[in-house]
Amino acid sequence: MDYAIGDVQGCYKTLSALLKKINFKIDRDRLYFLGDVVNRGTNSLETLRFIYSNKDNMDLVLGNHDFHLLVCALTDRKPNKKDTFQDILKASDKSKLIDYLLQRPLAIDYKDALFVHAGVPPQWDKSDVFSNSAIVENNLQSNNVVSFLSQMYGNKPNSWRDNLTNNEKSRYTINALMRIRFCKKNGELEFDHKLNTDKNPKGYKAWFLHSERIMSNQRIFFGHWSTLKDIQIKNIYPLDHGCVWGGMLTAYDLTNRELISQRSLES
Ligand SMILES: [Mn+2]
Repeated sequence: MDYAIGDVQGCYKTLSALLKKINFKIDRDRLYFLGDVVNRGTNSLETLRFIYSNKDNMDLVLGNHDFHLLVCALTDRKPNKKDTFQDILKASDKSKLIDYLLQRPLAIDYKDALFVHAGVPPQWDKSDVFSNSAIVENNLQSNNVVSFLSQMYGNKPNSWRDNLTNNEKSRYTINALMRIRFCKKNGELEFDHKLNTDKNPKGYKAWFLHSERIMSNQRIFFGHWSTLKDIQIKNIYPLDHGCVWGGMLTAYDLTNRELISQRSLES
């Protein structure tokens, strides 16, 4: 069976309990993590080692916390006070784990569905998602990765144009796929709010609420926005149920089309 799993954020204990609950079998099942597998929780290293050591049967899309780990591991940027992935930065197998993350995609095409960490801007179709992700992935896998990562923080450009530079395209794509919550219908991103969908900042809507959204006929599974509660929107599957904040860690059984949640066991 195949499962999509929401933001683990180093909550390895809860992940283990969830996998027990779904009777996970490594030789039978496949897991797709929706990004933010590390940070804020207490066991980032164990979580990442677990995914790495089962990498033939698991995959992940990069989330903003995974990306932040890459930046802290490879550039001179220091972790923030709230970051909890120092265990990875000090680990003997750090370079193996970081190399593994550098090879991960920003989006995964799964049958009729798309897996991405935060969402898809309304003006993009599936081929835009993959062609623009490829720009970022090529940079992450290039010899130039250190310089690339050191230039990727920032909120500009906040909208897409075909004549952006490679670095500008990368920055927009990273922000759009790993951080999007509210935007305009042309994909102009807004970064200041983490509110619920009914409290949108003026002029913006949650990315999935734009009526002319190009991908509205395709199922999108994503994490990142833990305060989305009980939204019922066709083809929209928010799976970050706030495990690291004492909520739930959730798996979606892609075969039987059902949600299975485990209450957070983190203290
Ligand atoms: Mn996130």
